[in-house]
Amino acid sequence: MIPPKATDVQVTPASIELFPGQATTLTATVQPSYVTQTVIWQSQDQNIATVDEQGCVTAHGVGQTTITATTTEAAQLSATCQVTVNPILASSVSLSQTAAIVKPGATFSLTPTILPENATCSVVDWISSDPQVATVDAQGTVVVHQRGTAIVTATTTDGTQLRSSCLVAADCQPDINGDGEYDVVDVNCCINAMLGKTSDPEVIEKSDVNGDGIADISDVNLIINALLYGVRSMTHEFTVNGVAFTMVPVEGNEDVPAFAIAQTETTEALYKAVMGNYSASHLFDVEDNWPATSLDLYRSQEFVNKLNQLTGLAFRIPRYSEWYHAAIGGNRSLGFTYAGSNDIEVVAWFNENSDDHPHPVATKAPNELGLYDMSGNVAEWGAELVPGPHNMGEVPFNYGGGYNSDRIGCRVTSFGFYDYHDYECRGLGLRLAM
Ligand SMILES: [Ca+2]
Ligand SMILES: [Ca+2]
Ligand SMILES: [Ca+2]
Repeated sequence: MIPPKATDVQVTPASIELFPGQATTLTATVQPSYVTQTVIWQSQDQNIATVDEQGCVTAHGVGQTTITATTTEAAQLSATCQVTVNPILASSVSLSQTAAIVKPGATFSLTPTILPENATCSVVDWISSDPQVATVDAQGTVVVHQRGTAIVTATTTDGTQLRSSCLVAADCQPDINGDGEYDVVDVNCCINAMLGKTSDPEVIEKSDVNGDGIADISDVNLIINALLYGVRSMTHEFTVNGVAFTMVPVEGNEDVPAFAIAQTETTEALYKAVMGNYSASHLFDVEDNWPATSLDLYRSQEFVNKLNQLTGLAFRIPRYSEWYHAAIGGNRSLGFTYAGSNDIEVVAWFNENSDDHPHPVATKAPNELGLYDMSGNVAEWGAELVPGPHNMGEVPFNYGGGYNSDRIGCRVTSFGFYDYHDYECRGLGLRLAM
């Protein structure tokens, strides 16, 4: 007797879209229903997706493939499902540190973290803004060639074009014994290294302060100069549409990786240069050298995004840990109540001296890192949402107080939160980080 023949086979669904790692089961239906329902499943490209005997499809790589179900009896009828495996796009990329204070000759590695963790993109493109100062290879290894500054930027390669930048500041580092001070002890250490009277490899390495491969009298001279005239980290000046601003690299510690932060609050001039010439403020007739004010976090982020489009770099709003580390003077902190002094009048515009409006940036004394107005003038947004009081839910916080804050509000430990009813955001501004 001749076995009954299949007359038709169908696969449902006829097309599917998956992400790598995802699986779904296809159904094959053979007509007429009284013939054997067994089919053989096959994938055209097993690198994209595989299929098991039950029709379960598992996605592996990004691309397209065709899954075919073929009847087992003589007619060998078949039907297909088109499978598209889409990439899981990156939502952010961040570098292990966003500043590096190093000496010429140094080599270090930057590690990018791409989120979400299962993002398809695992590599970034690297570029240095000044290869004469620092070069970067495809693995994120940075080699510093000479004194100067350069910006190393990592960009995601999945089409999202997300970026993170690191400010490399290469200068002589005359703290030979690593105690955080520049003094005559460092001169002694260097002379000992020069004369071969020390076997401590770290002292020998650090004694070559100009990075030319040998500890000699020129290095001793550099240390003495640093001792006499002081050392401040190299800063980097950026210009956008004709308006300049300066970023300061800040050494990190075990809790805060090194980062860069702006020397001043974002000025009205910079805000206008980036945002197309309209003022940040609805409240004042604002001078160009005043901080941009009346900004909420949303408008601050909008400004940062536009700035990044214009520069091809990755500026950002500082995290609170970074803002606080910078405000207290970083690793050079002298423990002041206000950023740079215990006398608020020396460092801050606040409600007793401001005449109820912001003042030109950098007209009070700077703090230990050379940063201005971290206490007072305008309060500065932090990047995180923080649980607010009175069941407000998570709200953005701002730090350091403004021209309209009292003495307590301008302490380095002071913060405010966004009041949704105060949509003019009086006294709120922004300081850029990288
Ligand atoms: Ca020292
Ligand atoms: Ca040297
Ligand atoms: Ca401020």
